Amino acid sequence: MLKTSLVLAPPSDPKESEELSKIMARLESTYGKGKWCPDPEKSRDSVRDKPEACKNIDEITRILAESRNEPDLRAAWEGWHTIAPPMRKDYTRFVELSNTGAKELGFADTGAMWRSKYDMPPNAFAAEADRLWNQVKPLYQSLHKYVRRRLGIATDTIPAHLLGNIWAQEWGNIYDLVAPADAGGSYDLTKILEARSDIDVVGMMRIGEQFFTSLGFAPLPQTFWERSLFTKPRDRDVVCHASAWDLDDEEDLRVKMCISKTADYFQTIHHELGHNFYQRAYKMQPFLYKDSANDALHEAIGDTIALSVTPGYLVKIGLLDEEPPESDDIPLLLREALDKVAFLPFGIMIDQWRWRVFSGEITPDDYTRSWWDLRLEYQGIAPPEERSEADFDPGAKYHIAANVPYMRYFLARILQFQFHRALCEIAECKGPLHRSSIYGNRAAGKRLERMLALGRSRPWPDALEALCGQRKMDATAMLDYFAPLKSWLDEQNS
Ligand code: X8Z
Ligand code: ZN
Repeated sequence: MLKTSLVLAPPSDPKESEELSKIMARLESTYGKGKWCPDPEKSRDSVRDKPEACKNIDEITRILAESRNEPDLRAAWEGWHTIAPPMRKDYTRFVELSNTGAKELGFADTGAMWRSKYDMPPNAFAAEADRLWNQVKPLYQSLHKYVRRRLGIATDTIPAHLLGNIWAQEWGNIYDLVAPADAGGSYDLTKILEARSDIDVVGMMRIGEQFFTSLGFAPLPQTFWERSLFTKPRDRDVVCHASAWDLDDEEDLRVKMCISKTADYFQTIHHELGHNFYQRAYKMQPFLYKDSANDALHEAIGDTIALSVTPGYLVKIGLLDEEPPESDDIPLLLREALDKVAFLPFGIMIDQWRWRVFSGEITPDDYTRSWWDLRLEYQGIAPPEERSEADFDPGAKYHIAANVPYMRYFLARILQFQFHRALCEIAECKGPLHRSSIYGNRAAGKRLERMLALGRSRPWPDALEALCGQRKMDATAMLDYFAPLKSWLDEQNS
């Protein structure tokens, strides 16, 4: 466990180790400071009026989500990717140094070290990820084909700047462009939140906390509210990428994120709180066991709770006036799939790339080309314009710059449906899974707590079993959840 708990193994040579520390700090801070400063000559009037205005990640995220103007989307997409080229040299050296450290610990390379964290042989783990991807691939393909057609794209690939997100990793923001023609009024949570002046970003956080307390978890301590960072400070650059912290293995829990009032942030709030409630649940464990049973479980908890943020629940807490009728099931599922299903190939390709980078199969002079080869192979997307090795597009994604393994998010995407199904069974929810919420159900809360409290004291299949009675990861829950949508998509596509 000591060996496999590392994400980064510093070389034993103190000079090399120091060099690696400095590189890691520089990479993450370069990302954190990343801004796009539009060229005033080329910009449209709105930007030309304020030529000094450089845009940070939140502003660019907003453009990608909201603009329906292709040149603006393209400019913002390209603009964000300008933050990455300065990272290229550091990243190349980081790969060398981190591999040196991993080899000293007896691993073939850093990727092999990452794959050895899962209580099974590293190769078996890679095969397990492939198995799950193959289970969900047909669902993704149906969604991709439908979206492509609704966007009026004649080729097999979708340009990456048209999907509502800088990395095309979740597509929910273009729901309005691909909604079924006869769809009733599916609700827009961003608009609902914007219209509620009585709910600020802390209020959104309170709603998330309240879900956990409704399950029987203790409220967050006062210090959480005092010491967390909820909004972007105006006077300095911070790494805005959301994270959750456990400062003392006791009660000093915090989040660090730059929240704005959107549906995406409402989701991320639940995600981060999942980390904090997990951390608190295993705090009684001995030091080495104070962690999730594997890293995917940590990523899955808050998302599992967020799956219970159903229309019915929103009505209960007064965010929605009435539940959309059954005839809106397809629109609701489509909205959900644009985020959840679209993410799957992105979730798996990131570390397909990194594993090959660490093993040397992908060399530095091939970083960007191989990145887009994998984006094409898994996601079926292409860059809006030709890219070159000078670009270093992988560096424009936080987890590459900050060296956070990514397979955990792919697995979490599948596990969260497995957990949701199990908890809904315990809560004896009626109706289809996408309308089922465990809100307020103490029995479900208790079962969840049982798995969380185990921390890392048991191999992960035991933890899985404690929650859902299954020892294997299983994508059938996700497939069941989206089954009606899958039939509908296939009908539309044919
Ligand atoms: O990085 C995150 C969390 C922090 S652990 C906000 N996520 C991945 C991402 O943003 O790329 C959550 C979903 C996937
Ligand atoms: Zn997370």
